[in-house]
Amino acid sequence: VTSLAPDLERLLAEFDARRPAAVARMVSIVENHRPGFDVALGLLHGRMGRARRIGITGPPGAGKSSLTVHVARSYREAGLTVGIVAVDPTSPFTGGALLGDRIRMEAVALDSGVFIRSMATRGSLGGLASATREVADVLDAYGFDRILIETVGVGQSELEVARTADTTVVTLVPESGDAIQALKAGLMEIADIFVVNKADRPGADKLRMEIELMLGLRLGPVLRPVPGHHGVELQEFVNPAKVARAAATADAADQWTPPVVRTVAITGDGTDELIAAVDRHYTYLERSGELRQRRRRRLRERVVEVVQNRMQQRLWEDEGTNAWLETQLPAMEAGERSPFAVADTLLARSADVLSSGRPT
Ligand SMILES: Nc1nc2c(ncn2[C@@H]2O[C@H](COP(=O)(O)OP(=O)(O)O)[C@@H](O)[C@H]2O)c(=O)[nH]1
Ligand SMILES: [Mg+2]
Repeated sequence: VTSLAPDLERLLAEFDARRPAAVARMVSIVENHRPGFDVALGLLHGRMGRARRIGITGPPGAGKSSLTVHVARSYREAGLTVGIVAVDPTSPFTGGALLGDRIRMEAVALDSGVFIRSMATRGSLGGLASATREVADVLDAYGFDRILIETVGVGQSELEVARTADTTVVTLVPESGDAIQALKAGLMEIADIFVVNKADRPGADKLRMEIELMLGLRLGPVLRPVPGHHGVELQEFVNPAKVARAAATADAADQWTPPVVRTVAITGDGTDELIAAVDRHYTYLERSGELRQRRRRRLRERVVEVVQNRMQQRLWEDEGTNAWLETQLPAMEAGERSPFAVADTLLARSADVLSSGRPT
């Protein structure tokens, strides 16, 4: 394939004309890695980077989908277009939810300024994260102002998906146990903003305190030196939760402490505060240079990923390589050569195979 297939070229023209059907088809091509998906993504690359990507993660049932609907609606009211990528087989976006949720969903789904795609959960870890990112790339290139990425749970692949966003919102609920659970799951590290949802239920304040306590402990010393009498320095205990809250509300340009926002996603309470926190975080990202760094890191990771995939593909789809490997088996069986030596030799003799692709 040296040029774009005619139907892909037509699709791209329709995409540029901003036909809603074109974005849906482009997303499907990219999501399912249909032939030419990489050429298409390559052509769209220059148009990406305008959208703000917001990942919404947390345990199942925490209210991520409900929250996503409210956030999407608020953005729409502000005149912004919204793309939603949901990686959750039980979410209202995939039809797996209760009736009430679906009715709430439909109000958003019928709006042409909103595009929703739910992804099937894929087996491979890298596969899901990269497919999600690629779909977000398409939505970005199409011109959606905000892209909301909802992930299903708190496993390793969710953390990876969350890392593809500019801002990661970690949603916790009082009944999910305690903040320690979140810490163990690796959520503390990836959270740019914490949401304590279901704040209509008991325990919301306690959970918020726990989160702030942990953030405060991470921020540093809880003992603050105070000048004492007669030149003797005393130590004053400082509540780490207060340290975290003060840091989260301070407006430092190059420092970010995740704020903890309380929401009730069944009513939409707290949505404005959440959106304000996301905006503040974006301002921080821009001012501190972190946005550029995150995006650069993403591009770098992307190349590494593509190289890995292409190397695998080119090597193992090459008959010569497989045949040669076959000839090495007896020596390995006899203990004369190790798999490591064979691997090194294989790589050394594969330059032609590895560079067989057309540079794009
Ligand atoms: N009481 C209460 N229920 C909520 C709240 N937010 C969501 N729910 C309910 O919790 C359930 C799970 O919500 P959902 O958005 O699907 O959670 P997800 O799995 O994280 O996407 C649904 O039945 C919601 O109606 C809330 O703030 N308070
Ligand atoms: Mg959901």
